[in-house]
Amino acid sequence: MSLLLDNQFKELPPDKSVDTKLFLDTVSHIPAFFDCLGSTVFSVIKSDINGNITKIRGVYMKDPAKYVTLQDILVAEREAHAAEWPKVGATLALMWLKRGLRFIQILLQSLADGDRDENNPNLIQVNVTKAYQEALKKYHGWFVQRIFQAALHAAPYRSNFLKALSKGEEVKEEDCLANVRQFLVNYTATIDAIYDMYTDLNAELDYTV
Ligand code: 03F
Repeated sequence: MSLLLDNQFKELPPDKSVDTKLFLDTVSHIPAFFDCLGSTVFSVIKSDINGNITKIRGVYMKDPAKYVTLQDILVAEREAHAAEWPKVGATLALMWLKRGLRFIQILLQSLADGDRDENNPNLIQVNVTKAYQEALKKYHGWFVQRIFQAALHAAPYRSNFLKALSKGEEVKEEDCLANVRQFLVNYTATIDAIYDMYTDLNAELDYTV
């Protein structure tokens, strides 16, 4: 079985709203994956992602009927915290969570597209670097960029990474990549919808950490 296809994102409705509970239940499976990557540097990333999921779930659980969609949460927080918004609460947590999800999307897409370092075909540094440059780098100061460099050195081999996505089973590379492509359909649509929501609500910030 494939880790990815076991935890597929649902197709979005025509209005592209993202159901909060479905979203949280699906992204909650991602942090456990970092334990398969075999280096402690990934625990920093895991806890950041976990922390953001927990923050969003904490807001949702206060009133599930009010916060049916992610947009319901952003709009309610904009009203409740006019002075600090969007740098507050679940709005801020989702702002960062979506960047990590975008990183994963670009990494998986790059693998599916066959981007490779021809001299080192079993390394994924080119794919990881592409994802970092497009999704995260502009939000990171020099210190966090150094954490990235450490994580880059600890990145697994391509074959082991694909095996981890297949829950450790020996699956043919082409089959695994087919699963990745299938997973990316609804996953990419969901992340795009969240990015569009931040643009539409003027909720995006570009400060660095
Ligand atoms: C800001 C910031 N968060 C935090 O300070 C930084 C944490 C460390 C980030 C290190 C970068 C590493 C890059 C990844 C390299 C990976 C190599 C992968 C090899 C496979 C925010 O934090 C808080 O989040 C927010 O709550 C707070 O309030 O200003 C705010 C205040 O600060 C980030 O930059 C988010 C980092 C997300 C990184 C995601 C990386 C994902 C890596 C690997 C994915 C593996 C693929 C899994 C596929 C599974 C599919 C199911």
